[in-house]
Amino acid sequence: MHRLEEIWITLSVGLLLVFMLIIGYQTFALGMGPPSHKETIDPQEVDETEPFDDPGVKETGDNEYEIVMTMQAFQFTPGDIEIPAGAEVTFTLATKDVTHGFQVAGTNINAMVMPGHVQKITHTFDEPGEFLILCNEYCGIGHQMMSTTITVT
Ligand SMILES: [Cu+2]
Repeated sequence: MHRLEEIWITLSVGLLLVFMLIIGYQTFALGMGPPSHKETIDPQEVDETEPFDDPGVKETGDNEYEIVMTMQAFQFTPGDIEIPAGAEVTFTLATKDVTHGFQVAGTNINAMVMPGHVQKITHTFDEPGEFLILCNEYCGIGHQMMSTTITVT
């Protein structure tokens, strides 16, 4: 083998090993996991577990809302949400089956909702309008139909 080939092969394999070591360190030593509030839930019992036994829009303070939402193939419960402009909204999300995505187009809300984990995101909707909520993790045959809206009035 050519001397230069040997050098390149050694460098490439060396780089791969370094990357794998970094990922291994992050996973095991730093405990890398889903970026949630570290709340877990039994994915089989979502409908029976607080607060997901009563999904919906809840007023929690002065122009503050919590939207408790469950996700399953291929829908968001509740759907077609309405909130007033300027409201600070905390989405509390859990999935009843597979991993789903939660993206609100036109905002920077974008989260993965994994079975067994409660996902929370807070966002203030300053501008009135209709925003599209969609699932951006492929979740099955009806994935492309999985969407709803949030209307800010
Ligand atoms: Cu989905």
